[in-house]
Amino acid sequence: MSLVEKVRGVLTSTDGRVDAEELVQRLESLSKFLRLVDPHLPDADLVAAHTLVERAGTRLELSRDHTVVALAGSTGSGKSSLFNALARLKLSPVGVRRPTTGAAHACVWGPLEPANRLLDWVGVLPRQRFIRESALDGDDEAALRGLVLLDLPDFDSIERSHRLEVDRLLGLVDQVVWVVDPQKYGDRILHQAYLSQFQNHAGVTIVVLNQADRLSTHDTDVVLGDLRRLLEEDGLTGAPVLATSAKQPGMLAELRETLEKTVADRQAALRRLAGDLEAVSEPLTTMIGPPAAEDEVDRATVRQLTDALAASAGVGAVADAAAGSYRFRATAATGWPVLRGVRRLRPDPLRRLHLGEKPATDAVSTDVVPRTSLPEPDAAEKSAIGLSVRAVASRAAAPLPAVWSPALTNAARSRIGDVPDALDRAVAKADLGTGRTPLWWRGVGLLQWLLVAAAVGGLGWLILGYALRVLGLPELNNPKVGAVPLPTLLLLGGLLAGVLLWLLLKPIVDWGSRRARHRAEQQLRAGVTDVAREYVVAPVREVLNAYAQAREALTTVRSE
Ligand SMILES: Nc1nc2c(ncn2[C@@H]2O[C@H](COP(=O)(O)OP(=O)(O)OP(=O)(O)O)[C@@H](O)[C@H]2O)c(=O)[nH]1
Ligand SMILES: [Mg+2]
Repeated sequence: MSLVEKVRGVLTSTDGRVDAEELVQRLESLSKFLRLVDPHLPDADLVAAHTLVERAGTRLELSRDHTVVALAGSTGSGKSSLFNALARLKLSPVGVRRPTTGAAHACVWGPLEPANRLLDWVGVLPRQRFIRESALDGDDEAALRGLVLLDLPDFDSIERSHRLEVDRLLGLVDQVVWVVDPQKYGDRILHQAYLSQFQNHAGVTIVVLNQADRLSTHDTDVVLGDLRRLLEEDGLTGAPVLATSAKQPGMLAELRETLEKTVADRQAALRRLAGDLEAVSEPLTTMIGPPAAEDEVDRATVRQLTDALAASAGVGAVADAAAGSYRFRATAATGWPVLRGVRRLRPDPLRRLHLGEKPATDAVSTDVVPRTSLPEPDAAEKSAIGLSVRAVASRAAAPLPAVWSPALTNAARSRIGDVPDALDRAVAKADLGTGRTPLWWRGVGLLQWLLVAAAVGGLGWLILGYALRVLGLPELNNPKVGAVPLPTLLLLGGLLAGVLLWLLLKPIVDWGSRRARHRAEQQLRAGVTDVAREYVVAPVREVLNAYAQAREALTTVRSE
């Protein structure tokens, strides 16, 4: 026996009292548990718990000064006779034709009015309600004040309506007195369909062997012993077992005393609900397993999902286009000016995708981000997304009981329809570096123009010299640099230097475009990761969060 079980054993064995406040707290926790798991787990598994929360709420709200005790048993066992004998009045007809009692009768010890709402809820017809005013007998009946005794129809009735009524009432009353007779105390239906179902209610179960006046003392002891053995098999070891007779008032004393104690205790309603709570919450424990770790959807799984989404969003193509765009703009700014115009005839690779038209910071609202012209994902990319979404769900579901798997799969898929648009927006919003113009581009661009100007100047100078010579005018005095005349040097040097400068810068532009690709890819992946987290991981986390809270709530429910 574990320490917890020992402590629990000591706690319940000392007096077995149920603390009302604690019970209410546990019921509230059950209600919270249901609120948390309702959207995620099958309804059928939660019906009993819902019914209990509802019933317990009503019972505790209604009179706590009354204890509703039902006399239940097979036909002819003597329920109505005992009911009348305990009330000392002929209230419920006793008959020879079986079954006799068709609708529940109630007898209230004390004024009827305060018990009426309780009886409305239990469902006893007003004409079947009787009172046992203690004023009639002085103080004889005072000890039973607060008792609401019900005489039920037979549970094994040939009348289906009787059985349904018994089953309904057995679910509502605070305590049950099972009335058995010497012939049918071992009845299979009684033990299997009823008594063993009350295992959690030994504290609110009394079994009486009625018609004991028909047996000798010895036989009574034998039958009682046999009955106790059967009850042990039913799991009702602690329930009191008494011999009674409705015909001999003296043989009712023990039952009367037991009922007086029950009424005085005012514990039956609480014990009944505590037993129900135990029974109802036990199957719920299979829905809860070990705690879900903080970060149940691990990084590797999110990365796999991001990879699949990035592929479908065309991150590689966009990053290539960003590199191309860098090269395009670098060439346009720093290339040999004569060829720049030709270059411009080709469009910027990013513009072709309708990207990079505005810097990302301009996009204030996601709604106004323009659509890209990226191709739709193909079948392989779509199936890769499906696989990785399923991987997120199954990774999250791994440590949880299987009943949570469908909820996690549904959660992972819940927003999948919005993912393509979200990815498109993420790509459109990503900062692809198109807004940046490095300073050196401007410097080199200016230099290129100066070189062109030098070449043009040199050319003009040469043409002028040639013209003067043709016209026979005095020639210009051309300065020389070494052996080369200055105008020729300006023309050829300007042209050559321009081309050389462009060639020299090419490796730097290449390096810059590689960097631009890397940066764009990082930016795009960051956007795609956000989409993965928001549209797939977040709904899964919500379920995991509900699981964690439900787990906590159930611990309170189960803490006796
Ligand atoms: N000797 C003897 N006869 C009893 C006792 N209790 C009931 N009887 C008789 O048993 C028969 C059935 O009694 P009821 O009180 O109508 O039994 P019941 O359990 O209410 O039966 P249903 O209403 O049909 O479910 C009647 O003839 C009673 O007189 C008892 O303690 N001793
Ligand atoms: Mg009857």
